[in-house]
Amino acid sequence: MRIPDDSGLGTRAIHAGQQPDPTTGAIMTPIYQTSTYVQDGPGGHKGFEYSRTQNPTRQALEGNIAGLERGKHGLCFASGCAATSAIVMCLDHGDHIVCSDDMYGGTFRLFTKVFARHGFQFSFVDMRDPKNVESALTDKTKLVWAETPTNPMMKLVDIEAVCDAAKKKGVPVAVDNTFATPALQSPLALGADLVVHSTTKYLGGHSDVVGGAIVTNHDEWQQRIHFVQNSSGGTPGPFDCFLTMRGIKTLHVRMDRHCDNAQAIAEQLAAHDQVEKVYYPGLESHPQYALAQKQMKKPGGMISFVVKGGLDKATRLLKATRIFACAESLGGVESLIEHPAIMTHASVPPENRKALGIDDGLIRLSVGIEDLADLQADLKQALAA
Ligand code: P1T
Repeated sequence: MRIPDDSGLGTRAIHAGQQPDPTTGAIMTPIYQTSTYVQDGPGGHKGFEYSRTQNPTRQALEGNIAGLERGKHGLCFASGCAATSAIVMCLDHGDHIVCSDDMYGGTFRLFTKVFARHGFQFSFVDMRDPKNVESALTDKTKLVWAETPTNPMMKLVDIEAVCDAAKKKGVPVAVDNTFATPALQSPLALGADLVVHSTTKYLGGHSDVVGGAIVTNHDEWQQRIHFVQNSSGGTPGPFDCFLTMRGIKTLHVRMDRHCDNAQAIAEQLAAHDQVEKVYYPGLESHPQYALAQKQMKKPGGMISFVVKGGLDKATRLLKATRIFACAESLGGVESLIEHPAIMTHASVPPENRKALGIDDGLIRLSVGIEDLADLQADLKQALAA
């Protein structure tokens, strides 16, 4: 279906990249569960040769995510980490990458424990001040990697300011838009060259599939990434693409509810006497509240907070919730609670965690779309435990 270029997010979420099935008219893109495609003779194919290279279900999802980010090209992967890897694999041995100091622990592990061994160099800087990015750029810098809001400290990066600084030196910028989603933040419009997603999270939205995606407006980046995607093979299967596409259809509706619930819960926590600190960009107490208002449509569904009483109290709290499930991941319809130092960020060295504030009392919530009163009652009883 050709939708007008100026369609809103909801229309793009439901229709972008998708056509009624040409053979039957099926409105839902079929799951083309096939590894190969019959050719009339050598080279006589219909645009599909082998499913690592192209698959119609994946192609629909790629067009859909590109549409969401208002970008030209979408490329999908078997996980967010596979998408991240594909970007680094486009660079060369010896290249330097400037990254957010706070980021998903698995991305940090991939950079420092895998790609550093292959000759890539990384500098981790506090990107809350764009000047830190500027001063970290060297002649060897080939990429700036920003996560915003960051996982788990909810720091914000001024995408426009960082892109301006990087562009002066001709360095491309990749933004991991997993926490914000295209419903809340548009990195390409702010100057980013690449947008990265763990589609496992809000895009998929139902905690039933792992995936990743990249969107870019640059034909050259598309070609480089597609070459790596096909050569290294970290592609998603058609069923996973179908599930992700199905999830995306309600992204705009879900995000509204995630944000509304999270705002109320952040306020509840900030007023609680057992809570030392709340990190949520929708609270005026967040040091970058003004940037959140400027850069994001709403502050998102993720909250981190420090509970008084350290590890012991945090552990009791995580065991006491009844609706918030103690689990890694985020962005699904159901509410999750986790302990970054022990769970999602265990691969970050203790000294880095300490410097960032990922301490024993830090707890991260992925606020779901259940009834707000039930979520608030659950936290209230668990904090009293
Ligand atoms: O898990 P995967 O689909 O490979 O995505 C990795 C990833 C990338 N970027 C961000 C911002 C992420 O949060 C993640 C994955 N994060 C978790 C599993 C988590 O619980 O934080």
